Amino acid sequence: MFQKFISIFLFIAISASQNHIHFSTNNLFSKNYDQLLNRPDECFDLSEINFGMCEMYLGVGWNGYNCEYFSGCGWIVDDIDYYEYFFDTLLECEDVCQCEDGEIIDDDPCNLRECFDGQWQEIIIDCEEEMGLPCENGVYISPSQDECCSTCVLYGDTNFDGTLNILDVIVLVDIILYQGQCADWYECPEDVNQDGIFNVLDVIELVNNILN
Ligand SMILES: [Ca+2]
Ligand SMILES: [Ca+2]
Repeated sequence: MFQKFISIFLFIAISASQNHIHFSTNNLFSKNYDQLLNRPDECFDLSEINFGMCEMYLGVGWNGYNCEYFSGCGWIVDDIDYYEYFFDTLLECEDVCQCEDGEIIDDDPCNLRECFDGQWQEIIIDCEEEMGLPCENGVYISPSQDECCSTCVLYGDTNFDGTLNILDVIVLVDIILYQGQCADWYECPEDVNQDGIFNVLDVIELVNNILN
């Protein structure tokens, strides 16, 4: 009786285990099948992802500019599965990712891209400060978020319009009256005499510069 009980128990255990394996295989199969049917509908830039030094073929991916073949050790990097971003063929990738001539990507102002002949091309931006050009009678001001290059601003050009006139004097007087401070004294064209403070001497120097 006891042996029979053990046999029944083992039978149930093995059946359950087989069923589990069966279901797992089915799940695996349906997942892969679905993935094969789901082709990427977005062009994810894979150029910065390190898939490893292996030579396994991963598929066709988008590198931010063009479609190219990718290889590596696997689709999963840092627990993220990039499989869904790969196309089966170059044609499929180009169908989805190829751009319209004249389109521009300007997310990063220093890395603008424009579409020529259906392909993204980088627009080279030469910034004067990085090229070593001096900012005569002024100081380079760091670019805002939507600009790439710093701007050369004349000392005293307090309204940043590229010329020195009475409007700059008015702004400068306001700054002094309201005890304004410069955000960064190394980039402070309002500090006309560059002594680290705002006072009447800056106004005098600005007026002299305008008159001269
Ligand atoms: Ca001005
Ligand atoms: Ca000053």
